[in-house]
Amino acid sequence: EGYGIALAPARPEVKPPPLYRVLLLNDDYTPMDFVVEVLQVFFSMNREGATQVMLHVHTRGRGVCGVFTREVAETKVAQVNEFSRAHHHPLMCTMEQA
Ligand code: TYC
Repeated sequence: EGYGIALAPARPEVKPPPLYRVLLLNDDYTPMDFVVEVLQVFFSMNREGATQVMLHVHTRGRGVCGVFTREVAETKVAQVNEFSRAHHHPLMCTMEQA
């Protein structure tokens, strides 16, 4: 009743959402410069950080671009794969629960 300050719930009701790693996979055909551009544009990395992640993927086979909630991770994966296909590169982006 009235407009008093809302009471906190007796028991906390808000649990943190699951997090997902967004990954890039290596391939033999996508140019290194294109991968660096993807990491800069879609994951807000600077050129130096993007180059380090790209070289990690190139040498190790896969690497983490970032960790996000599910919807954000799904959107990043879709955007990167659409961008790569639009440029006729086979670069693969995927996600896994952290
Ligand atoms: N292996 C690629 C090349 O030699 C470069 C590359 C790096 C491709 C990372 C994909 O996710 C990747 N041109």
